[in-house]
Amino acid sequence: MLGKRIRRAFGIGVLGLAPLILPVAFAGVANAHGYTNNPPSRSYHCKLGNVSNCGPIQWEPQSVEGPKGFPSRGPNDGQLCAANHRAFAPLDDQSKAWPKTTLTSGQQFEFVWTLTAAHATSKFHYYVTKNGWNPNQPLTRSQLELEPFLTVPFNGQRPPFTVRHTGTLPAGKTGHHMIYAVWDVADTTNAFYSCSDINFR
Ligand SMILES: [Cu+2]
Repeated sequence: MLGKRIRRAFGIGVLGLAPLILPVAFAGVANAHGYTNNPPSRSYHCKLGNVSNCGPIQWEPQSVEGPKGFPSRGPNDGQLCAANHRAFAPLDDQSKAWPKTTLTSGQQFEFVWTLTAAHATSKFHYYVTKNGWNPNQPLTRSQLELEPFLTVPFNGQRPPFTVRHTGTLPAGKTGHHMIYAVWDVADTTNAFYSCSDINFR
């Protein structure tokens, strides 16, 4: 219970104050963080309206934040794309018509992230599904090659709001795969996770 003393101090009722405080608190959450737009992440496709019934991720594609330490720690198997967020569970739904980005296996590629908060960064790291993975089951560690095909160290530096880095795409891939992109923040216990659907040629 907030006492009369506090109400007197603000000069207005406690209930009158709540609408002023809450939007500020939510704006702080919604404006943070980042997502991949090349290759386009599932979050980004939701934001663009390319996929329907995404739920709230369409309004905040940058918010797929979860515990860092992947692959030894990090989000739970089956909830990797949503980073354990129940509200973002559509991201783990393999039955949705996720658009696939055609990329050439083994070629150079420029990865691009859009950040809405440029956190001090440990590294970006990228994973791909194994040959023979099951695209009909939600993504798990057992379906991923757990050695990253690309790691970009930042050593605690702050990235720009548009992050670009070039690396070699995994070799020996054909057809539908997923790329799991991870952005490890340096000064929190969290990371950001992005799933992208790829058609390798
Ligand atoms: Cu953030």
